[in-house]
Amino acid sequence: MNHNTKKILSTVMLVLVVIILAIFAFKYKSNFSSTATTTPTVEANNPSDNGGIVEINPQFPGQTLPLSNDPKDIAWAVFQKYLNYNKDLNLEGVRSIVYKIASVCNDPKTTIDCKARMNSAYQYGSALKKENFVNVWNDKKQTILVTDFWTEEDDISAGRFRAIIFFVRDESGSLKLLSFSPFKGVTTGKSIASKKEIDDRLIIYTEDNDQDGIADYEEQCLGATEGQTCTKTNPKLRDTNGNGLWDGVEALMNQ
Ligand SMILES: [Ca+2]
Ligand SMILES: [Ca+2]
Ligand SMILES: [Ca+2]
Repeated sequence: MNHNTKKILSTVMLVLVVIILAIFAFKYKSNFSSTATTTPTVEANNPSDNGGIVEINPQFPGQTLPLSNDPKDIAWAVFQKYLNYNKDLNLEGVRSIVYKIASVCNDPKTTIDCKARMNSAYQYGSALKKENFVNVWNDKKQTILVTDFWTEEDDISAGRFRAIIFFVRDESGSLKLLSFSPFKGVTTGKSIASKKEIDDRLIIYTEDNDQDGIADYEEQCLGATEGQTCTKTNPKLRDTNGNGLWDGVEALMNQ
């Protein structure tokens, strides 16, 4: 091998080394850049790398909103249904939604009275406003919706009232309307009593501290007239006989 051949060979070797280095450099660069661009994508797709937070895009095509589980909403819906049946004079509808049908509606001879009753139930009931029923007493056997008290007075008398709607669950568990009163309370003559005496008396007659739907005064049969049947219940206990039905509810069921 002469000097020239050696020179050519070393030049070729040098060129080859440069080419190989250039190839390595290019590969390393492209690897690095591909890692740099793909890594964030991988992290974003992996929930465990994202603090456990998974982005969810809910889609409920064709679904309607679930019915409310609020006891007041459930009871009010029953009451509105009852009112609509009364409005339409639909006795079978009324029968399907009340705990017990009124006796005038059970006798074909008193159909006129029954219709009059349905009319007035609708008139009085439809005047009630849901938002005024700020007290909701509810458990698995019954619901009572009741407004706060208001007072009324004229020259000779004064009264204290509130609207109240009673519901009770039947054996199958469906809520039935038991009774409603647009103004449950008392009126008392003013006579020569002072305003404070009258106010105190009205409170004694109407307060329902155990929230069982019957005034504590009535529970003790204090307002019962002679010869009238009155079952005493405990004014400090909602369910005196412990059968799960509150005293006021039970009194109406037994009427
Ligand atoms: Ca009571
Ligand atoms: Ca009681
Ligand atoms: Ca009871």
